[in-house]
Amino acid sequence: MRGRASRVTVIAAAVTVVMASVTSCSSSFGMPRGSTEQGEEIFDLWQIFFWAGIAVAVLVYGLIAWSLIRYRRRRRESDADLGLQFHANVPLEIIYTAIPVVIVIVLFTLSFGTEDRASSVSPTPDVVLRAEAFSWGWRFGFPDEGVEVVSEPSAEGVPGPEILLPLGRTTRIELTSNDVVHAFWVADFLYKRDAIPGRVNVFDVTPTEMGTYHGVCSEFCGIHHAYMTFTVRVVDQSEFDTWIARGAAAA
Ligand SMILES: [Cu+2]
Repeated sequence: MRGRASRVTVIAAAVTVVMASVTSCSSSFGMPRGSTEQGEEIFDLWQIFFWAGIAVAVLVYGLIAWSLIRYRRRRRESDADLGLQFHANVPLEIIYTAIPVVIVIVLFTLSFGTEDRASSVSPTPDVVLRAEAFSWGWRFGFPDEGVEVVSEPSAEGVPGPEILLPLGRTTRIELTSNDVVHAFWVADFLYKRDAIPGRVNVFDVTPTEMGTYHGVCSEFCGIHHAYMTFTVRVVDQSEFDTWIARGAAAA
């Protein structure tokens, strides 16, 4: 009896710790909130998925726990004491088939709308950024301003290139590769696209928070893939203009 009580205490404590750490400080469950308008759309969608997952888990594990406890075999119970045995329950089966189908339809519809908004491109972007990936680095160009930033040869300890983007302005990124498939990923933007040779992938980013963001190639592309990093610094318009006027040289 004592052993059982202490087991229950340990489980209750573990559940409390997990729930406290998961929900601590914010309701974002530790997810980055997305530092662009497009990323915020994706963050909102993930929140809905997360809550839907929690609701389903509570229902499923709750029913399992209830069944285990309510219908456990009791002491001095014989096989003859088994409750009513039956096969199939059509209304119940219709309900537990229909609910997941409805959940999938709702999540699919929401995902479709979010993807549409996060991937939509403005016909009149404020800035155009050409990003060309190569083995193993990046060539970032601002064609309208005639400015370019190119990686040093990648190796351990060599910092990747740094580019600036203006806060609250829409930057159209035209992404391609000049050799194999790479991918452009800034984790805080909650958005990632492949850089494919012979093809230009176009997407917009509209930063909503100043900051320094780490970018990487997220498609394994060869021996120096791990060093294919870059930095995106989101600054106000005047700092961006100064940086462009200086030919994108580091301050
Ligand atoms: Cu790579």
